Amino acid sequence: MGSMSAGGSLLPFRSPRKATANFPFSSCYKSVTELRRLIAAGRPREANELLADWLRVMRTGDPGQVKSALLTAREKCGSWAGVADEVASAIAELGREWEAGKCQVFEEHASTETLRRGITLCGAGLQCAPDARRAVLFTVEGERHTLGLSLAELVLGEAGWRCFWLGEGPPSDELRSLVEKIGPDLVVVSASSVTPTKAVARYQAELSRIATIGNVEVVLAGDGA
Ligand code: B12
Repeated sequence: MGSMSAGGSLLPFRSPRKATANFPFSSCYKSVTELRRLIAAGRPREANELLADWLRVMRTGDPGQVKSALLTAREKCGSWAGVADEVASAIAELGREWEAGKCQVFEEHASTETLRRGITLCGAGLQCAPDARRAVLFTVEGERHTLGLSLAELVLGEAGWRCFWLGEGPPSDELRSLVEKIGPDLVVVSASSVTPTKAVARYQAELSRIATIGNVEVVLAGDGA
């Protein structure tokens, strides 16, 4: 899994594609599910309790309670990057519960949305200098998996960046205007494995072209990057 804290900095996550022409998606999917189950079964008890605590607070539906839990975890971990890795494990656990039929789609949506709102509340408390470097965060077009980026916003904010959160990505023909109007030093773009590789590659090509013209750094992240 990609990490927000490895080496103490933001690292783009790159993993091999899960399915190939010779390895049909359905059988690959089952093996990933099974792998997750085995990993969960082998985890120390305290780790499972920690994940259960996160799931409990996400299920309250109360972003304020999530905010409190996040701030407590920030104190304990010493950085938002550490919290991001912990929370990412909890969301993966939620996905595993859904795969195992232990939670329904609406319950998963309610939990992740409560988490997203809690993260946003924490982000609102981060201050940055007037001349702070600017980062703009969005996904590739059509991608709705934004939680990794939400966590990355906290990590960047803590490191003194002024973040412009766009969430779901704009069409690629708007990228040039986006860079001209926002004037970012850094563009952070994520993609999950849901977005087809070719679509990610097309978006990335246009982004790289615009970034080179505008002299902007680019971070590509997520397991579809
Ligand atoms: C929450 C969730 C959703 C939510 C997203 C809400 C939101 N605001 O983000 C909603 C309900 C919108 C959703 C929709 C869909 N989802 Co969904 N979703 C998930 C779930 C449960 C968790 C994903 C997540 O947020 N993880 C937490 C983040 C923090 O972790 P992460 O994304 O893995 O990212 C890690 C790294 O990649 C990296 N990273 C990610 N972003 C960034 C950014 C930066 C800057 C950095 C440094 C690192 C980084 O760090 C993270 C931590 O290690 C997963 C299940 C699972 N097991 O993962 C399914 C899952 C990803 N979804 C899946 C699917 C199929 C879909 C839908 C197609 C379902 C549908 N039929 O509509 C749609 C797709 C919509 C779209 N066009 O994008 C599949 C994908 C399978 C595949 N590869 O094809 C999964 C795996 C579920 C499953 N088992 O089938 N989903």
